[in-house]
Amino acid sequence: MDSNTITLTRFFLHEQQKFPEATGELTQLLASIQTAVKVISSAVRRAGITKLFGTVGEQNVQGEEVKKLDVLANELFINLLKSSYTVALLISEENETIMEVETDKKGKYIVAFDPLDGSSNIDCLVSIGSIFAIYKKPDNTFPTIDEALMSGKHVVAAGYALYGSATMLVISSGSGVHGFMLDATIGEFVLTDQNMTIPKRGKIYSINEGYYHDWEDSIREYVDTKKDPAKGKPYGARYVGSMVSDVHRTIKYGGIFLYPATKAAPKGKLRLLYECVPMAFIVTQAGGLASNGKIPILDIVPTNHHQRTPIFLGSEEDVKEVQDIIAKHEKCSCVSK
Ligand code: P6P
Repeated sequence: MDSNTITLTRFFLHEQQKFPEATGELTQLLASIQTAVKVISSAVRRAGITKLFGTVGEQNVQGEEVKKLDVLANELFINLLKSSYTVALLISEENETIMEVETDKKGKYIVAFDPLDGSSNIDCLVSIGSIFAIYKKPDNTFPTIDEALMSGKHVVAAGYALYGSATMLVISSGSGVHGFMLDATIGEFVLTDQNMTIPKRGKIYSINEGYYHDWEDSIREYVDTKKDPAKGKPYGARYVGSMVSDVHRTIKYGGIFLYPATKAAPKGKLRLLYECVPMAFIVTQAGGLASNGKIPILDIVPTNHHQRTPIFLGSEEDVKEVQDIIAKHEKCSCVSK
C-alpha cells in the first residue's frame, strides 16, 4: 500500500479540476454509486453463506424471476442515489415506472441503471455486474419525468461494476475509460487501468449461438465467416451470458460482442437506456464502436425507458465488418422487393 494510492474518489476530484464550471456533484454522485457497489460486492461474495441465493418468488417488469440479490442491489442503488442529493430521476431495470426524487433531495442528473445484471448466473457463481449511465440536460436544469428519455448524446458519465475474480469498477466521464479494482483490505477502489483502450481488431466473437436458426441471414453469414478457415484464421468463441463480463473481456482483449434481434426478441433482448447506452459510451470512449447494426447506439432517441435494441459492440474493424454484411443484405432485400 503506497502512500500515494489513487483512489476512485481522488481520481475524479482531480478530473473535475479540468472543468472550471464543475460543481463537484458528479464526483459526489460517483462516490454514492461506489458505496452501493461495495455493499453489493460484499453481498454477492457472501450470498451462499447468508442464504441470499435463490428467488423471491416474483417476476419483474421484464417478466424475469427476481433474485434476492436483485432486490438488495436495486434498493441499494435507489437509496444511495437519492441520498446523494444530485439526482432528479431514477430509471431501474427492476422498476416498472421512472422514479422521481423528492424535491428536497433533487439534483440535475438522471441515472439509468441495471443494479445486478446477469442474475441468472448468480447461483452458479458465474461473474455478474451492475451497469449505469448518468444523463443530464444541456442547460443543467432539473429534468421532469416528461424529459427523462434522452439519447446517449446526453450521457455525462457511465460505468459498470464487475463482480468477478475481483470486483472492478470501469468508468468514463468523457475523458477516456479508467478501471478501479476494489482493495477489500482498505475498502477503496484503487486505479489499476488508466486510459483503457480496445484493440482495433480482435480474435474473439461473443454471441449466444443457441439462437443460430433465429437470426437474420446476415448474422448467420457473419458468424459463419468467423469460423471458416477459407475466410482467414478462425476467431475464438467466448460467451459468459453476463453482459458485463462479455463486454469487459471485449474491451480488454478486443473482438466483438453481439446480441442481435431474434424471432423471440425481434427488437433484441438488451435494454437501451441502462445496458446498451452505458456500454456503448464506454466502448466508444475506449476507441471502439457500438451500433444497432445500422446507427450508433448513442444516437438512438428512446421512446420508452425499457425499450430494447440489437447491439453490436467492440473493436472498430470487427463492428464495421458485421455492419457491412448487414448493409449488403439490406441492399439485396431492397433490390429483390
Ligand atoms: P441470453 C443477462 O440475463 C442478460 O441480460 C445480459 O447480461 C446477457 O448479455 C444476456 O442477458 C444473455 O442473454 O439470451 O444469451 O441468455
